[in-house]
Amino acid sequence: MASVECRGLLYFISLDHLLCFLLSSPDQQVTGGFARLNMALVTDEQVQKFRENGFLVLERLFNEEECKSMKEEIGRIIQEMDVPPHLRTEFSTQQEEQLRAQGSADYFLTSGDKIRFFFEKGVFNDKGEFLLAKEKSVNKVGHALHAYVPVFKSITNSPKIQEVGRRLGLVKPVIVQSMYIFKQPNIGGEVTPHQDATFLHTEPLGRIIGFWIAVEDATEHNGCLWFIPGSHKAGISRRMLRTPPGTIPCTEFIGEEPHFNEELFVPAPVPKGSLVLIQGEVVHKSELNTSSNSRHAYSFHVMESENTTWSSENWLQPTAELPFPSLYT
Ligand SMILES: O=C(O)CCC(=O)C(=O)O
Repeated sequence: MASVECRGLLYFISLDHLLCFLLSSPDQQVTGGFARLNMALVTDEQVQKFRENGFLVLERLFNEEECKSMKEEIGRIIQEMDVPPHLRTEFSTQQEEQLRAQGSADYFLTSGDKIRFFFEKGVFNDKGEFLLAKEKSVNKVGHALHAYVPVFKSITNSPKIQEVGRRLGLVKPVIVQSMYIFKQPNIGGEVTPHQDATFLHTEPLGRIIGFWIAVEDATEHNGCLWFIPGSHKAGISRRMLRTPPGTIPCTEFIGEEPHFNEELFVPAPVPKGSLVLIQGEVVHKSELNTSSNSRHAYSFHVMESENTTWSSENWLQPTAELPFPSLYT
């Protein structure tokens, strides 16, 4: 039996009920008998479900205030952004086009330790001017928000996320990348079915987990995530490799993406503040946002670095400025 104080009233409840109470309200503090009780944010059953399905939804792990702070911070970053020159400049000759392609490749390949901007298709005119408001044109910002922007750093390394990492059994987790995804109203592009380990390859497999946080409600109308449950158990079908320096395109795929049966996908709509865990080999996607509501998300990928080799052929590489930082602080 334990006592829980709620709106000034003292309740006596069984420990099972106490656990349910805490899980449904992770930010709550429990008083009366216990000064502060740190109960698990993720139950054994949920960990088991994650292992079986390859994904897990933890609803409302972050509160309204935390979502607002991420949204406001990204708004400030967008207002101050430098639009990359390979988009701004007008190119006419083949040689200039080659330079543009190279500029674009370098911009992407060296974005792992920077804050860089990637845009939806068709948002610039041929003079490199925005056709829409700039804040409505960005597809995503990546890939080092977790390292350089205090708001995102504190969410990434928050006690809640560290606790989730421990509950998943991560021993030496490091953060390899982060991004803020906008899924803009009406134009937010589809993310085709893929496995994250195609892009973030490790030896052995099974060492990557995506932490995807809904900054706004994600619904079937504005492009929530979809998964094929259990699809992480069959290895990966493709790998994306870096091509030799100076080559265009800067990456290539080996292997074939199979045709995934659309009927196998299940939607994962979540209210804002929810965390969706994505195992590195699970097949997932999100659809074009045809609604008038955006679907902002902040996501980062974690690698269990204990007894793991990060592929030197991955597009993303740790740098002297930013070696992959630890999730645990
Ligand atoms: O946010 C999305 O629409 C897709 C995200 C995704 O595929 C990922 O984080 O691996």
